[in-house]
Amino acid sequence: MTERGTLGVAVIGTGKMGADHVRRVHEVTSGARVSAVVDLDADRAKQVAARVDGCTAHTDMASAMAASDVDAVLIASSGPAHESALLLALEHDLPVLCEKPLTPDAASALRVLQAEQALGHRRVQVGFMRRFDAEYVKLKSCLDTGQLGRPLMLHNRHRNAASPPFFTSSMLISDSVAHETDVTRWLLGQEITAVTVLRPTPSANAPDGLQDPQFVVLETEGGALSDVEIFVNCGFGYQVQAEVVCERGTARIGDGHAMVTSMAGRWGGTIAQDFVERFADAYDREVQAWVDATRRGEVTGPSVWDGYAAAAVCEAGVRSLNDGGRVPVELVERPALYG
Ligand code: ISE
Repeated sequence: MTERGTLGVAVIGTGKMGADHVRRVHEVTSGARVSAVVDLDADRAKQVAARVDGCTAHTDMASAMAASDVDAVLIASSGPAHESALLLALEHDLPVLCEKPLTPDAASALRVLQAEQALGHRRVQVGFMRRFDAEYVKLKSCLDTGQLGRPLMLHNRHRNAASPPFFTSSMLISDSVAHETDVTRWLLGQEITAVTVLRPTPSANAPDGLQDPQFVVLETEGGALSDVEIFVNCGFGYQVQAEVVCERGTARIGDGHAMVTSMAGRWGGTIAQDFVERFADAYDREVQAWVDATRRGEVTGPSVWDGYAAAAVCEAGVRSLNDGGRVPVELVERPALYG
């Protein structure tokens, strides 16, 4: 800990998400400071570090994690780079908040799970930030009261205004639907047992070769169905909605009744344009909860098991996308460390 018990955080990755987390820890989060940033792009690391007094720019994760003023690690690099960062942080026995996905596939996620198990205690919180979103928390609380009865189906709509140039058809599953995979497991309290991905005719507004949109059906161990419309070039904004259908009623979130204006014979509201805007409060709560738990010597929130289960489901989803048909999800036995 730095002075007054402030948590020194090393942020790994200074792209869009990493830079936003640097801003968040520096300007919003209490009890923590950004003492280091890491990026292979030395110039970008220096530019981001320059925004925070006393922050050191590194191009090498090991030097950052060994620094005396680094107490914890926030991993915001690209998904394929997460495994090496996680394994190194676990070697240093450092608390970690790792942006989703934990890793892009089940095998690499399992290696992280085995490394954390070998430590004998949890160190990692996975960045499934929707669990900290006010609307999703309300939906979860409503389901947990049982007032609506048993959940039968969950309908999800996940729309992005436009996909980045590097986005591939399988990333609609591994990078985007990863959220609905976790949301389904968390809301229903059940594991996902099979995945089917259907391929509508791609939108004319999607980049050539990108299978966008996709329609995903997740089956759960309790016999519920969770469907996901994933559409990453919808053109009009960033829209995430969910409706749960239970035996005695339904509950729906994401209609965006933030503010409705009426003028000149028209009425309407606005739609966020990207996930950083739509889920800003959720990210703030997620990082604050991580810092508070870490300063108490605890690990809370989505675990490496949640990250591994999501990776296994997404891997099955990508197989269904590429080969067609229904793909069962194979999980190893849940270790006692994960309750
Ligand atoms: C991105 O990585 C996210 O996490 C966003 O929440 C999601 O909507 C987007 O499609 C992903 O690429």
